[in-house]
Amino acid sequence: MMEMDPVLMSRLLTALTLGFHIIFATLGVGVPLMISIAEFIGIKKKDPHYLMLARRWARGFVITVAIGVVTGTAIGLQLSLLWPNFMQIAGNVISLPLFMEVFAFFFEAIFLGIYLYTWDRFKKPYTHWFLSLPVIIGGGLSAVFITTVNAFMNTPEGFTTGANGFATINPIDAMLNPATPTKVFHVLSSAYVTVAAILATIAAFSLLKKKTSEYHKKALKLTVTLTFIFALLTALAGDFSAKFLAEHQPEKLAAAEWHFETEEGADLILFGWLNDDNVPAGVIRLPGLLSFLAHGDFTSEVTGLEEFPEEERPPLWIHYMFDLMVAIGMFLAAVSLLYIIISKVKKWNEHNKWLLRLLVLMGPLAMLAIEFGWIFAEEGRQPWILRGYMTVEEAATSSPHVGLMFILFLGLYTVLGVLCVVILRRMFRNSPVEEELEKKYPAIEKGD
Ligand code: HEB
Repeated sequence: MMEMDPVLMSRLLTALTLGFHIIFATLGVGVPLMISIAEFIGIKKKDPHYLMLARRWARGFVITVAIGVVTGTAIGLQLSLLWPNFMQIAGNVISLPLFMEVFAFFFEAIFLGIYLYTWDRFKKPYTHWFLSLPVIIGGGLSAVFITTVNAFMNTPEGFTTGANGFATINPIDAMLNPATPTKVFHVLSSAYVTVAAILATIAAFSLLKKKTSEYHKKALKLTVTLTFIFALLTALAGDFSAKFLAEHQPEKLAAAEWHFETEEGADLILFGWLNDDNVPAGVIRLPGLLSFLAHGDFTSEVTGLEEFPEEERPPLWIHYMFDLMVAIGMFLAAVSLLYIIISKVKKWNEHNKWLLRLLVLMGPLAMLAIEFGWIFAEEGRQPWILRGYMTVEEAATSSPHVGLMFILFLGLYTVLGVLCVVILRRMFRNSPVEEELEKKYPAIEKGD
């Protein structure tokens, strides 16, 4: 393993780091919004259950932020170590958003600290709630800035090419490249739906175990409703993303859809496999739907892979990443809608075992969709690191020691992942919500 190809090892190590970091980055973006909404409802309804939700979510959040810092630092380090040639030509262009991302993150972290230490310190409860807003904004902005960098890699703009790298750079134009709007929208909405779904998983799991708890029932209602809303927004953003691809990165959409020949009225192909001559088999075919996804018109023309030289075609297995992501998106919307419908009908019980089990699946699946979405977006850009300018192969280090680094970082992430789970479990085991409610809000009726 130590002597493996440095390009391959660099890609594996980057994939490992990003795949692990994205879990914590997603939480970092989404959890503050959920905390803020819960606290707002708690203050408005004078309901201690919601206030307790905000408190407990905030407490758990601190642990995941800490891990996000470590893995985020690892990315910064690896960027220059593993992709020196990329950083050399693109470094100037992307240093502004990279710097602003760090700045936004600090903004989030500082206000998170203030937020955590000022519960019950203000006369007006809304003053404390107000402090959650900069945490949401800081988390959101760091996602926005870092996403502009990724967008830039897909549709590089804002420079002219000189003899050795990029000249006359305009970093603002680079940040506002054509991929930025759809990516930012999709990244934010998918982070929010994922965090809502994860919190719903926790509530549903607790209800499955304890059966009746007013606290968890309220948590479930809030988080599933939010899952539904953000699932719809994510789908809308995903639709915009597909339309963006059709216009600016048609090879990514074509590879994802196994769409080889340019044609009008193109079908959307789900799952299946490719036989020897690259003919899709065993697929579900939705007539005209690819044309609709690409251009909003069932008869429009969709560019096929044949238009691109063979060495510039992305790998065809991204088809599965795209399909799984979309399928999970549908699942999230369907299950959360089912819960909402059942809860509206008096005679039906929205806390029945089977529905709760489906709801438990939402969080882990949503996090998987984040992973699949990123794998799709990144693999779909291959062979490019900077589309049209530099390939991944040209960008990589030639150091033979990446294999060793891979093992070291794998060890680090394993330790961090285990620590995170252990600490969170301890934290919540040692202070059951019932006890804490009684201590903090003794007026509340006992039991439920
Ligand atoms: Fe997604 C990506 C679509 C769902 C997450 N997406 C993506 C893309 C597309 C899509 C087209 C690519 C873009 C680029 O590259 O630029 N989606 C879609 C659709 C749907 C979806 C249509 C249905 C609904 N997603 C989804 C979900 C999730 C996601 C559910 C989670 C939760 N995605 C994602 C991510 C990504 C994607 C994370 C990466 C980033 C970007 O934007 O790129």
